[in-house]
Order: sequence, then structure tokens, then C-alpha cells
Amino acid sequence: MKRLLFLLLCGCMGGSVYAQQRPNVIIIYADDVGYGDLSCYGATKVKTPHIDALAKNGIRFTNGHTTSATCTPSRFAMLTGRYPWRKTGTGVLPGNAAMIIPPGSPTLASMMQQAGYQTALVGKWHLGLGDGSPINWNSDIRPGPNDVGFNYAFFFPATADRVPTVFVENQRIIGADPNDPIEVNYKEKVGNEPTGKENPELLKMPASHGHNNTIVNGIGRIGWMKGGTRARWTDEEIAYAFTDKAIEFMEANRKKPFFLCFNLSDIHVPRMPATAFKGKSGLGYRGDAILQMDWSVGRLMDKLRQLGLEKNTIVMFSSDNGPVLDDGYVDDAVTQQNGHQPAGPLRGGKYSAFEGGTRVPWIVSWPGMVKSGTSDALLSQVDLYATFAKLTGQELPADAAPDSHDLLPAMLGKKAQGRSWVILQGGSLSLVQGDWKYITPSKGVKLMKEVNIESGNDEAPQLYNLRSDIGERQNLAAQHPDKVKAMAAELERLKEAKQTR
Ligand code: NG6
Ligand code: CA
Repeated sequence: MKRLLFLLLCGCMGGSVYAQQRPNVIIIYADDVGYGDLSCYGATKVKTPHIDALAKNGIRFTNGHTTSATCTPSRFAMLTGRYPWRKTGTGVLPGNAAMIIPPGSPTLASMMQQAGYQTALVGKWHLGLGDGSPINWNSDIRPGPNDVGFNYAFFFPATADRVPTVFVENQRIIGADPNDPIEVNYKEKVGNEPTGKENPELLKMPASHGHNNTIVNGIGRIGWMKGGTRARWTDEEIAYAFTDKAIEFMEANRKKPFFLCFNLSDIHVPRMPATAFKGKSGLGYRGDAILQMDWSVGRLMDKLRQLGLEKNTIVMFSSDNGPVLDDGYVDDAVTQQNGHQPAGPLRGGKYSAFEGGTRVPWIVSWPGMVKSGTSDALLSQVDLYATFAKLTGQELPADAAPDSHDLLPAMLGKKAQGRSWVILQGGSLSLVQGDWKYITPSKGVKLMKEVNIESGNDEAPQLYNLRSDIGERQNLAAQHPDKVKAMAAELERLKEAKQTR
């Protein structure tokens, strides 16, 4: 039945019918990549040929959004189809946090599983592990990605700058050693290894703020760990490790439909790319990490071609939040910025309520099925759940994905319009309706001065016309009090509603 629905859908879309198999889906989800960080989005100081090729053969969206200006909430929304601010505890998580998606609850991945897909998570997780009791890192770690819809998972628990700095395959840490048990703590130091605070002379890359706890691979981290000496990663190999695992999964599942979430660590801090990329961009390690990210995308695409799957695979590329130059390490992103504009024409960046926080690159390629081009349809990553449910011919159960809209026609370029409205989170919440954006007044978040990003949070209401002022320079709230009132009321109504689909 599901298969039939899918075939019917293909028929309706007017393309050739891919009767041989449902399309594979790969979501390449980069970390902290801004709207202006790719050459296909206007970057001139750095070149991203492999991602540009995806854009050239697919659709490049100019109004695609994360739900939030940081990682954990954006990832939560993408997997659950639910706005993260509906649930407490969905902010940036420490590396020993409990999993914030209840095991067994419906997710984008479990929905794809039900449609008969083999599902995998490869890369960054950052949605917590375990049930809230202290995690025993030396035995099976559960619940985790396998309990929310992923058949296979190869990941690190939080971020590259947070302990534990280890890879987990399904439930086990790779290289774990019972004679050297791992302990993790976010409150106080454990073990007697040097920390960035006590022994800054041991660092190969100094911290600019924070990141001064346990030193791993010459880099100070957030949080303390001891043990697991053989399990710890070398930052320079992270991109290789993830890319290799993604490719292994594609090879092993080439005969089945597969769904791969490839969550790159690039270009999040600490930026410590492989030797092959160090110094190659002229923009410091941040630019080098962009080259490394592009290389990972290129390897995946090569593999798809080799496996003969390029025609029957939807590849999407996006990012989890906007860009930041100094996110805590002295890595020359600032001193070698060299005119590069990571948010392109947008104001703000990571953490910000301005467009730089949530408007991100978003490319969809499906050779033969989507016509190449550009689209300014308004999309949110919270919509992927309902959109891929439609693609695979599935009804959403009543309790699933309450905020997810089916945007399949827009995502495949059959329709110019996407959503008519969306809620964005960057400290305070914003409502976008058509051309207008209203940012709720709030005391808001205070960003460290080194981060040097405008939070966009203000105690006065803000109203911008994004069509005429994409850089959000002119606050029109005073000129349009009625619009401010109406949008504030609508935002309240949408917040109160349990479901917005
Ligand atoms: C911040 C970290 C930053 C980064 C961020 C999460 C400090 C001073 N800053 O608290 O480095 O890790 O959290 O980034 O610790 S995210 O992309 O995962 O949301
Ligand atoms: Ca991020």
C-alpha cells in the first residue's frame, strides 16, 4: 500500500516513475555553516565545488531556516517535527545529558524506518544519551539513537568541544577499555590530567573563552573526563572517520532504500582539520574546515555515482544554525577573515534572532526528478518530517510531528510557495509572515564579547520587512504598531496551539 502511494505520488509529480526502488535520502547536516559560507551562496574567498555541483544540479533555497540559532534545539526539531521551545531542556546540552527525545517516540528516522528504509545516523548527535541516571560510559549506553529510529549509528555524543571525546558505534564506545574506564563530569574535575586552565602551555590551540577543562589532543574542552585514553579521537581524523562510516553504510545498503543523516562536525569548533586541509583556504582553520566539509560531500557523491545510485537518491545539504567566527578558540577565523562574510548579506549569526541565526544554506538535489534552479520558498527544518512522510506515502499519526508541514511540492521545486509563516528561535522568538518579521521584545541572551555577534534581542519590539531589508537594518515597529500587535497576537496563538500543522 505504502509503495503504491509512493508510485502514485511519482506519477502525480509528472517525472519518470522510479519503479525500481523508492529513492534513498541523504541529509547532509553541517554544523555552524552560515548563509554566506559556500561559493554557491556568494562566497568569493573560499570555494566549495562539490556543494556547488549539488546546487547546480538541484534547487538552491534562499529562504530555508533552522528552527533555532543553536544546535540541540534545531536537531530536536528536525527529528521530532516539533518546535523545541515547546519543551524545556532543549537548549545546548552538555556531553553527559540525558536523551531529550523519549525512546520509542515518533521521529523522522522511525517514520522512515516504517516506510521500509534502513536508517543511519553518522556524525554529531547532541541530543543526549541515557535515561537521566548517570551514564556508564563503559558498558552499553542506552537509550540512544538506536532507540529513536536509527538502525545504525556512529556518532559522538555532543560536540567536538565537549567531553567525552569519543566515537560511539550503536551503544558502545569504540576503543573502550575496561582497565581504563571513562568518567565524565561537568561540575568538577575528575582525574588528574592537565586542564586548559591549569596548563595552558600544553595547548596546541589556545582558548579565547571557556574551553579550559580537560585537554584532549592538545585542545582544551568543555567538561572533564578521565580514562578512555585509547578511545579518544584525534580531531584531525573526525571528518575521515565520519565520511568513511557514511560510505560503508551506503555500500552495505545499496540494494535497499536507505535514509542517512550525515551530521558533519565541520565547521564547529575546535576547528582542527586534517593535514590535507590545514592552511589551504587562506582563511585560517575555519576556512580550511569549509574545504574539508566540501571534500566530505564530494566523497559521498562519488560513492553514489560509483554505486549507480545518483539518480535515485535525494541529497539535501543544510546547516544547524548560523555562523560564528570566534566560538571559543584562537584559530585565526577572525585574524584571517580576509573579507569573507560568513552570513552573507544577513545580520547576526549563530545565537542570534536576526536572520543570520537561522537562515542557512539549503540545497536539494534529485537528478531527473527536480529541475535545477533557485527557490525563495519559505522552509523550516521542522517540516522535513511531514515532507518525507508524504514522499514515502505515509499518514502522520495524530501524536507525531505537531509543527511539521508537508512542503514536498516546494522542496521538489514543483511549487514556488513554501510556508506562509514560521517561528524562529534565537534567544527570543520571532514570527515571519510573508515578507514581515517580528522579533519579540526580551532582555534576551547576552553573548560573550569575543563571539562578537549581535543577538538581535531587544527590549523593544522589532519589525522588519525582509523583502526590502534582508539585512534587518530598519526597525519599522514604530511605523506599523497595528502590524506589531497583530503579529504578536498571532505568535501567542501559535505558541498556545498544541499543534500547528
Ligand atoms: C557554547 C560554547 C560554544 C559552542 C556552543 C554550542 C563556550 C564558551 N561556548 O556554550 O563553543 O560549543 O556552546 O554550539 O563554551 S552548538 O553548535 O552545538 O549549538
Ligand atoms: Ca551548530
